[in-house]
This record gives sequence, structure tokens and C-alpha cells, in this order.
Amino acid sequence: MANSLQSEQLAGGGPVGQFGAIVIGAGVSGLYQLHRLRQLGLSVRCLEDGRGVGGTWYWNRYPGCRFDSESETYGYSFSKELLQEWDWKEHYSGQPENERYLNYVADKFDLRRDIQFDSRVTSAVYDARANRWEVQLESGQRMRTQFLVAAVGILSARYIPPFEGIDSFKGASYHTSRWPKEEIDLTGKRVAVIGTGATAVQLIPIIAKKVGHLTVFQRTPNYCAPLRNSLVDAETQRRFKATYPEIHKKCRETPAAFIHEFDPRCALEVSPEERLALYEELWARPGFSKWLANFRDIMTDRAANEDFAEFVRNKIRARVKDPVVAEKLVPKDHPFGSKRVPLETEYYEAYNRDNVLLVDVRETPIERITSKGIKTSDREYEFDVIIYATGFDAITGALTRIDIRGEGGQTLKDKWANGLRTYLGLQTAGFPNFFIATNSAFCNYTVCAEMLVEWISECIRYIREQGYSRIAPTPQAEEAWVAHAAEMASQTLLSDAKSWFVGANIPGKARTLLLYANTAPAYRAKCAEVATRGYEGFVLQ
Ligand code: NA7
Repeated sequence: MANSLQSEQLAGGGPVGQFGAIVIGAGVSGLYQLHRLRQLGLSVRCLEDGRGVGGTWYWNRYPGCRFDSESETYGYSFSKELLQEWDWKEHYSGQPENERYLNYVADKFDLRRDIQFDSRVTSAVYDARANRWEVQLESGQRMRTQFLVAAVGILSARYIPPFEGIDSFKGASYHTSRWPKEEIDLTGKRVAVIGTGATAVQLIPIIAKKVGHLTVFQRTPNYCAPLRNSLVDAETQRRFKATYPEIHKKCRETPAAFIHEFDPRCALEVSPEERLALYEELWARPGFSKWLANFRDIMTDRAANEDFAEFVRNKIRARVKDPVVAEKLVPKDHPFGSKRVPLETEYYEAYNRDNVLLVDVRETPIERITSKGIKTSDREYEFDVIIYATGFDAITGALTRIDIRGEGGQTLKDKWANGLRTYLGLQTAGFPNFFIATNSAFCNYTVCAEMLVEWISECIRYIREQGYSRIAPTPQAEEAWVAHAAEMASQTLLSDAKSWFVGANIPGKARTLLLYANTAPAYRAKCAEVATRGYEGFVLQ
């Protein structure tokens, strides 16, 4: 019976809940996955580490956290009713509103009754004889399921560098992705921020205005571009609601599933004056237009990329008063867009404030955390608060931190020790009925997440209707996909920086491009084609 929790007593253990499907994570992907699997009549349990829904938008509560995607493209597209009911207040909606939205979705589709909160999954072990996954929580609770879907997010396994003395600090420390619910009063405090990625770039200008003094420890400067957020007026709201089919159609057609479309010309084909005119126009526009509406070879041609990179460098120089500080903020060691482009609001102006200091840790590396603050090779800085904006063990981290064991006891961690190995990003050989519902294509998150969730749901429906009980990719199909993904990666500049895109931010992590570097339409077409051909490349039993 759908949604009923049956229990059985297993030898040597407590009661074990039996489910048709278990979804790990109640974020953007997990909520929709739960909804779709329930529609198949399966008994589904969604296990969520947090105390509420939202995933990324539940955990990342730091001041300034917001979308870089246009709000109207980030919301789910699957329900016309939901689209008409929800009003986006800002063009790039902030975390509190995004969390409210996902709570609204959970309530509207009555999802909460199948979500178990405060439930951290520690292991998932495949029992080949029974064709069941046994899932264990930190609490010791165990459950069994035929289908296991990991909707764990691509940026959820937080990373804190193993600085010596990290526990000796007597003040307060926070990682941006585990920001407390209750407001932290930073007024007048001496605050450190370590990191200058997309998160820090959102956070810094907001807290700079509150703190007594802010010291930013930067290892690599980024090419940050203006977000240009604004309120959604009533007329625009009406337009969104009237044109959602067109908005979604456009997102399904563009390479990265945004409303932005690349300029069909190559950068160096046009005159310097024409190039500059486009750059200035893009700069004045909101969102990722500077990246995704640029000349079409911006991410494939080094010279084209460098031309725009220099434009951005000069924009940075023009905004920072002290030329020495400005030069430290100017990226020179990687192509534009080879790291995620942070979108900012008054980020560079923060460094013009008297109470903000930039420390370049390439010049003076952090040696240790002390009881009072941070010791670099140069001096000791004293703080009341240290904020780690040091990112995530992206894409694979949230999966390999769970002890996932497939056929023959093989762990996912071992299998992926030399890099990510999947077929279509959806399954991995040797782990039957285990699906990955987190979008790792280079794609506006929700757009591709919806596609993956629908693909997985349709696949499970097919398996059940056709009288099969399990599915896993063949090693050959997986090998071919890994080779194809590497070939796609080699055609872009996305692998050219030491970023989370390639696992370079985590010491010891294998270097492979973790994002699928083909266009989102091509990815969707490939997944659809595989399904149409009776799940080509998979073994169904
Ligand atoms: P990111 O983009 O991975 O940024 C992490 C930052 O932390 C980055 O500036 C790192 O410098 C810095 N970092 C990491 N380790 C260290 C050490 N050991 N010392 C000094 N500085 C360090 O994470 P975010 O949270 O900002 O953004 C992640 C994504 O979330 C983002 O792309 C959006 O999609 C949303 P580095 O650049 O590695 O030299």
C-alpha cells in the first residue's frame, strides 16, 4: 500500500522499515523525486539530514545568499498551478524566500508526511540476493528499499581546510553552509572571512557594513560580475505568469538552460569596437549574461576568452580605489568562466571601506589558527569570529561520505577514487537500482534536476510495468560515457582552473571535470534516446 511503513524484525536487529523507494535529501531534486515516485504508487520515504526542507536553501543561511539564476527559471516548471500561485519578489531571489518557496511546495503537494527529518544516512548496502538496499541512519535506524535515489545535491558536503590549531580558536567559527538559524550579531566585531568564491562574494559586502573590522583571506581572486538584482514589479509578475511556457521552452533550448543565449559570432571575428560594445551591453545586463550571452567561443577559444578577461580585469581596477588592493583582486592565472563566475552587489566597493582589509594568502600563507585568530607567515590577526567560506567537496563528496556498497561489497568511494564514473550521470555500474538525481550537467539547476527526476521516475515505472526488478548500466556503456565526458571536457576551458569543477579544491581528490560539459539540450536528448531504445546500455533483469 502506498506510503505505509511496514516493519519486520530481522535477526539481530531492530525493526526495519520496508519501502519501495528511498530518496536521500529533501532539496530541490529530492522533493520533486518524492512527489513523482509517490505518483507511481510506491511506498516512498525521503530521508533528510536537516530539520526542514530545502537542501541548499535550508543550509546556506549566510547573509546575502541568493540565486544567480533568474528566479522565474529556477522555480519548478512541473506544475502549472504552482507557477500561477507563486510570486517571485526579486529577480534573483534570496535564501529566506527560496526556503519559503520550497516549504510551500512541500505543503502544496503534501510531501512532509513521507519526509523523515533529522535523519542522516550513514550507509547504504546492496543485498544482491534479496535485491534490496539496506539503508542505515546515524541514529542506528535501518530501512530496506528496492530503489534508492540519492538527491544529495552537488554542493552540500562542506569543506573546511584542515588548518593546524583549528579547534584552539576561542571565538566563534562558522562555515557559510552551516549558518545558524538564529541571527548572529556581528555588530562591531572583528571578523575574518576565509575564501573569496561565489559564497564569500555574496557575504562580504553585506557584513562589511555591520562588523567592526573585516579581514578577507583570499587565495585566488575571481572574475566577479555585477548581479544587478531588483524587485519584480506587478507588471513583470503578470508577464512571468503569462509566458511561463515560453520561458521554459527557451530554457530547454539554450546550452546551459538559462534565458541567456550565446551571441552566434566568434569574438575575434568582429572589430575591437564591436566587441567592446557587446561587452559593455552585457555588463549592464543582470545575471549570467556576461558569461552565457557572450560570444559563442568564449569558453572554447583561449584568445577570445582572454580578450573578455582583460575587459573584466579593467572593470575591477576601475572600482577599487587603492591600486595595490585592486591588483590583488584581479585574476590572472585562469581563464574567465573556468571557475564559477560569482555575481556580486557592491563586492569590490567593500574593499574601499576603511574597516576592510584584504590579505593575499599566496603572499603570506595561513600557517595556523590560534586561540586568538589566524597566524599567517607575516603576523597574527585577532578575531572574534572566523567565517569559513571555503566551499564544498563538490558532486562526489556528498555521495562518497555515505558508505555506499554495491555488488560484491564494492564501495562507491573506492570505485570513484580515480574520478567520477557514471553512465549518463544517472547510475553507476555495480550499484543496481541506485540512481543519482543530482544535476551535474553544466545547467541551470532546477531545469536539469527536473529532467533527471522525470527520467528516473519513468525508468522505475518501466521496470515495474515490464516485470523487471533491477537495472544497472553495463561496464562498457559506463566506460564509453566516461570517455565521451572526458572528450567533451577537453573541448572547453572549464578544466583550466583549480576549482571545484575539477575537484582541485580538495587536497588529494582526483582531477576530472565533474560537470558534464555538453549542452543541456544534447544531454537531455541523449538521456531520452537511451530510454526510447529500451534503456540501451543498461541491463534490466
Ligand atoms: P568555492 O567557490 O569553492 O570557494 C571556496 C573559497 O575558499 C575559494 O576562494 C578558495 O580559494 C578558498 N579556500 C579553500 N581552501 C582554502 C585554503 N586552504 N586556504 C585559503 N583559501 C581557501 O565555494 P563557494 O561556497 O564560494 O561556492 C561554491 C558554489 O556554491 C558556487 O560555485 C555556486 O555554484 C554556489 P581557491 O579559489 O581554491 O584558491
